Amino acid sequence: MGSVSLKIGDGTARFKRATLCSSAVNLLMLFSVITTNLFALYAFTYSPKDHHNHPIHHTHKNISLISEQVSLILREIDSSQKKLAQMEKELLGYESIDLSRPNIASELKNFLSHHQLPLGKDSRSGITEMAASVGHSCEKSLDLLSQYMNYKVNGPCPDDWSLAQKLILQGCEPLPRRRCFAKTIPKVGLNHYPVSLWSNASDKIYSWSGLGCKNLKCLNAKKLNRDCTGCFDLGNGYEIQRFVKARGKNDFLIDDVLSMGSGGIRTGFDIGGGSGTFAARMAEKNVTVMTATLNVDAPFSEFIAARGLFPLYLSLNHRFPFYDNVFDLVHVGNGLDVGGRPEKLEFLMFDIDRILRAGGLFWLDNFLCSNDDKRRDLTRLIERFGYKKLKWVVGEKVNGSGKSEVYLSAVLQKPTSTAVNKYVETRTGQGPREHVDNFVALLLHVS
Ligand SMILES: *[C@@H]1O[C@H](CO)[C@@H](O)[C@H](O)[C@H]1NC(C)=O
Ligand SMILES: *[C@@H]1O[C@H](CO)[C@@H](O)[C@H](O)[C@H]1NC(C)=O
Ligand SMILES: *[C@@H]1O[C@H](CO)[C@@H](O)[C@H](O)[C@H]1NC(C)=O
Ligand SMILES: CC(=O)N[C@H]1CO[C@H](CO)[C@@H](O)[C@@H]1O
Repeated sequence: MGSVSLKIGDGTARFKRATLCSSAVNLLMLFSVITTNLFALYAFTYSPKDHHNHPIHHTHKNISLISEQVSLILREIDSSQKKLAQMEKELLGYESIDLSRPNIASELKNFLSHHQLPLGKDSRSGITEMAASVGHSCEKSLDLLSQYMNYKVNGPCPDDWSLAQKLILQGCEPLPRRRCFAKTIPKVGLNHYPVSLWSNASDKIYSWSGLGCKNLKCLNAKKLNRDCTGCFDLGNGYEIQRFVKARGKNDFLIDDVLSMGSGGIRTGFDIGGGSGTFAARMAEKNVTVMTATLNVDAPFSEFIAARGLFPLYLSLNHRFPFYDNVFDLVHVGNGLDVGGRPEKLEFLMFDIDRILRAGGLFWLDNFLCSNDDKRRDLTRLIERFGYKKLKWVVGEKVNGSGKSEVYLSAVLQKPTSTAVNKYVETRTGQGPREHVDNFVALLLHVS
């Protein structure tokens, strides 16, 4: 039985089924190379019959003619190379990524080649070949991608996470590098769980390459993002008070929120969860929380892992790699601020709704509403999902420059029936056809 390739996410390139096998390509290439060479040989050795009658007189003429021939040959070679590249592109089946461009790393072509299953068609899945995928947005950063894929197979991976993260942030996800050994960092002095949740580990166990700071002390002196100011300080700062001691009415306490969850809260997903403190506090309540974070300006993932918690290295442009209705709780702070057009926020909200179980809680924590429009848009969007507002607090805080800023905190409960009906009712400008489709979808869902 052949194995099945795992394809995560929506942002993958489109594939065409490659119908010819690779031996046919090799044959074609061989044929093409031989014909080109024969043509060149013929052109160089060819001389007309009356050539030797007036050798000196005509030499310069003949030389110019030869150089004309040579340039003709070169053009011919060039065009057949282009044809070959086009054939290769078609065989690989990539429509959006131009692998025929110069300087494309061969490992990228290797990675993207289709591989026939050794035992033929898999009877359960119906597939005949394994296809690897790479985000179609990688095409925008093809030079960076090629640089990223220029590594030694079986060797140590280049130390270039900042390059990888740059690609991810440009939508190039999933990344195609898989055949090298990541740098091993000895994790000396890791603490046992649950002591690990709140104890410092040595700076030496984190990778600092590509980062401005080279130790935790430096990180703690910086405002890394809205949800992480001094968040690597597990000793003295505010971090140890978060979720157990409120600074204002926008701060909810974990005990209060947990008591609202019907049927128990056992699992949770924290989006943009900084150094993992939410997951740590939840772990103390026997709730397992996964923390989604990238390593922007700090080794967030490694720090969370050192605390004995689970970091998920994922950008929010990515569809969450979880099945529907699996989490009891989703927690998000300013990670929800994806910027750009309103649809960007919709993509995220629908995905949050998808992975949250019926009766599960959505905790929006101190979300900065930079203006009234933003608050109105977000409120309208949330209301369309038909969640029950268990808590809803709009508060003002004075920030570092003495200006007051508006924050929204809320705990919302996902309805036990599907949200589609509610969504249709409150949505304006929807045609009757979509309405019927939604109604049908609703019926199918309910039955
Ligand atoms: C952890 O290290 C910081 C300095 O980096 C220090 O201020 C803090 O007290 C330490 N915490 C513990 C629990 O050792
Ligand atoms: C967590 O689980 C352990 C082991 O089952 C139990 O002893 C402890 O009381 C639980 N803690 C909480 C806060 O429920
Ligand atoms: C404080 O808020 C104002 C108004 O929203 C903003 O322009 C300014 O950058 C904020 N300052 C800080 C330090 O966050
Ligand atoms: C291609 C070629 O042979 N061109 C000229 C070379 O020199 C002879 C000498 O007379 C010419 O007749 C050819 O036209």
